[in-house]
Amino acid sequence: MKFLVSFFLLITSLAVAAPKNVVLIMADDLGFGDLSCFNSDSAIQTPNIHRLAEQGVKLTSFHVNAVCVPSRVSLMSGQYTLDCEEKPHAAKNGIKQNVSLLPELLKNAGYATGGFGKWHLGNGEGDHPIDRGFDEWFGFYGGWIRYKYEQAKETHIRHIIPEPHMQLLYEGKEVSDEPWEHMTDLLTDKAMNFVSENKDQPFFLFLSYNAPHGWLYHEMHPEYSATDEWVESVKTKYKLPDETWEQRNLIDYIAVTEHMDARIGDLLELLKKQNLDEDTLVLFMSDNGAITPEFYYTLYASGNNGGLRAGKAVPYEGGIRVPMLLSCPSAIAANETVSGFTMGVDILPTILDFADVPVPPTNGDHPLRGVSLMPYLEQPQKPISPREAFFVNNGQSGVCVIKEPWKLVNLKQRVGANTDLATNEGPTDGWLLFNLEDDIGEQNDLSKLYPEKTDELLGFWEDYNRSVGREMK
Ligand SMILES: [Ca+2]
Repeated sequence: MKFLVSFFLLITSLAVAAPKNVVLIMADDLGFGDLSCFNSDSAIQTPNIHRLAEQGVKLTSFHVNAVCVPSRVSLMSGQYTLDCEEKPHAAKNGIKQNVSLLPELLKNAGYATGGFGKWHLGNGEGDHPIDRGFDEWFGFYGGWIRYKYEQAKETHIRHIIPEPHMQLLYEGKEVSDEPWEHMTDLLTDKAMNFVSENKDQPFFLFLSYNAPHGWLYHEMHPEYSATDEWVESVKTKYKLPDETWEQRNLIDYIAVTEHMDARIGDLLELLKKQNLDEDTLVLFMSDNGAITPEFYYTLYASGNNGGLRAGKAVPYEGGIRVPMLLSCPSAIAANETVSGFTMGVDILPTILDFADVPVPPTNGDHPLRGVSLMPYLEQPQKPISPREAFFVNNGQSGVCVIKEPWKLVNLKQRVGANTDLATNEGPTDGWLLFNLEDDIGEQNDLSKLYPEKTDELLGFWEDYNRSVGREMK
């Protein structure tokens, strides 16, 4: 009997001990239509990301902010940008110190935390990833970095960009002088080391690629971002010519995206080899929509937003609806789709809920805006209740208010360079109203037809601004 009790306790403790690891993989500027699991017309081959869709749940109405910084603010805080920025643009000013970030909450719960790649949420005193909950950090602070060592060094030395530190890599808080061949390989290798070193305890891995990002290849840096080998492979596989800027940029975009997928495959394989794959929640997402050929930097873009209006930097669906996949065989459904409205602020509570860490009802000065998606990941048929959602670009250059199926859009300024070439979006004449159920392409402004609906959504926005002590602009 004593033996049986001990045996039972042992089994129970083993069952309890299975670590609930979290691997959050973020692509930079990958469009809603770039992955074949979201858009069957996409030719880019990403079998490893596709496998996450087969093993897990695909969110087809997942929304984020249209540019990197506010999108990452919401991801890390579970809050809207205006809830937790002292001054607009957290890339420079950081997130309010009384707002707890995802790595801090997981670290406090006993998780080993490692971040690799793009941060873009400040690097001043108190804002550095190491100050905000990461035990280990290897990456860069700015919005982008060149893929190859020689390219990054050259850009850094020439001070092409106003903040030269943006082309430097940091290990912890120290500049790393370690040369590298390709950023995608460097970041994946560092992330895989972190997994191997922490396999016996719960860990949180944030792998934040600089890939694919827009305008990879243009006259400012006219060398391929991809290696010669990948370029040749893509040219041969897709029979692509390489005579024009557009053609070469397309080759580059496909090559870096497919290589990111291949390295994600290596990471997933490592989880399997370490027997961690069943109980690890793997999330794959993009931080905002793609820069597309017809929008923004006309000649230098190859992303695909799957026919949605516009792309990165504006709050039409092409800028804010992005790919999102979650997989964990032991905890959530397989090969399912959740089509209800979900958003970036939901990721923090979802991860905490998965990890059995209490979800705080407030964060900083305001109620937590995100909700846990775990109930819908376990039972994808469960309907998600519509709620008011607000997406605001840096400095409020673009705002949208969504309560499905309705959406209000206000764009204050034209965005993107080479504006003479781009057929990009200009400022709106006040607020535009769309019904996403009938018009996902946002072509028919219904604001004059349904003024009461326009007022209702505007009222949500005004109430929200008042609640965070902001004046309406
Ligand atoms: Ca981005």
